[in-house]
Amino acid sequence: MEKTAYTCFSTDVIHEGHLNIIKEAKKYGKVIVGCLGDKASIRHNRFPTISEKQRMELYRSIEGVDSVIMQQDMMYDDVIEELHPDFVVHGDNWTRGVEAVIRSHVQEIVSQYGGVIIDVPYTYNDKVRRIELQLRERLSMPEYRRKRLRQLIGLTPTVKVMEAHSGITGLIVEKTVVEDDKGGLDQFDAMWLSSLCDSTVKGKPDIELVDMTSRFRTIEDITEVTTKPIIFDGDTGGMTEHFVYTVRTLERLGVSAVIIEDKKGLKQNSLFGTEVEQTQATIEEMSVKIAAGKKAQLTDDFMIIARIESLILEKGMDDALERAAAFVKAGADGIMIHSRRKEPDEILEFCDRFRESDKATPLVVVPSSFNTITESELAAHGVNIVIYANQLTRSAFPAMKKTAEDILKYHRAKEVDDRLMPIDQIITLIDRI
Ligand code: SPV
Ligand code: MG
Repeated sequence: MEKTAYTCFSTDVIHEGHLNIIKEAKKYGKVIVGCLGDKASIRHNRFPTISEKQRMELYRSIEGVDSVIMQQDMMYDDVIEELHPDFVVHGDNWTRGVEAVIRSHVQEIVSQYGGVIIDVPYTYNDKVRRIELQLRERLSMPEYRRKRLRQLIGLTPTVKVMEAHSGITGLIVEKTVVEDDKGGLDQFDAMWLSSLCDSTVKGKPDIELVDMTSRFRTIEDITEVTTKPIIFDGDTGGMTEHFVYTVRTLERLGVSAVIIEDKKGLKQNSLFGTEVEQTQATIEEMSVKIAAGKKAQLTDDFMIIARIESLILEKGMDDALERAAAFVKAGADGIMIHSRRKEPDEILEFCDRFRESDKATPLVVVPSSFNTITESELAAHGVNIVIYANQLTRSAFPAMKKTAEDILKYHRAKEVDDRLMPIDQIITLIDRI
């Protein structure tokens, strides 16, 4: 019987590198190409810009390909169990970096029946590099980036969002891929442009003092070097007459969603709770703002998410639920519920009760204080988006402070050297055109 050579693609564009893999695979037998499904692809690769069906057609059109199938499992278990290919062919890039965990898993399962891995030297020339960059560029464009949050909500049980407040933190969210505790690869889906972090990094309090022009500048710093979607922390949204302009600008910048909270007057950070004077807007006031924002927006992609502060301000669960229903009625595309308790109980109660009557509206939570709960536990209670709102800022600050203290203490920098990123790494951290 003719031998089979299997290779898995997740690309949206075929370049020399892929053609070379097919050519090599052909030497070993019948070539079967697996199309990595969207759900697996977003966990360790970039977001697809064409559908699974279009990708399958694209792969079918390559000369030398005998058949194309779907691969849903990033670790190859599904296809290997079904096909038992004699050879698994892949670019040798998976012998290095995080993808090496996939290779070693595949090695383990194919060796059980005598299958063999063929590592093909990775083709990396100017033409290939250019195609890769063009793909990235497409993902970073406003019209592609903006709609991606809605797409992600449909694709993954938990949209994982990490704060970013600068180009470099944006790059960290963009590029960090790890082997998670389940043995697969994982990465963040989107970025949260936190008002707390955008203010803190400027040495300002989180009281809507950093103006919108400056906040938009931060968005542009981030969009210039990243491709992942952005959720913007819009604080109270300001005056309704101003909010409608903010919505238009955010859409134009390619932001996917704004979250506005039902507070008015001097906004203070929610994590202060009732320790400071904070005034909640009425249901009517907030509903007017949401409706005006929805009317102003020009694309179908953009989302206005209403954030409810009733639990923060100790106004009770019923008040929070009443507001949620009213804000959805006013046009909100999602609800964010916030709490500063250590335990997630009140958040879970809210989510369960909200889901009794509303199965569809996306739910957002920010587990800063109730940080023991996992993403999958939250998803089991109907949460769609989990935002890690400030952890990059809070981890960088103590590290910088300690370094400053130690240099002062020792009158030189040697003592801090062990914890610094090496100079050669910092200068190559940023991609050059
Ligand atoms: C932020 O990150 O600025 C937020 C979330 O609004 S919180 O700080 O918890 O209020
Ligand atoms: Mg905020």
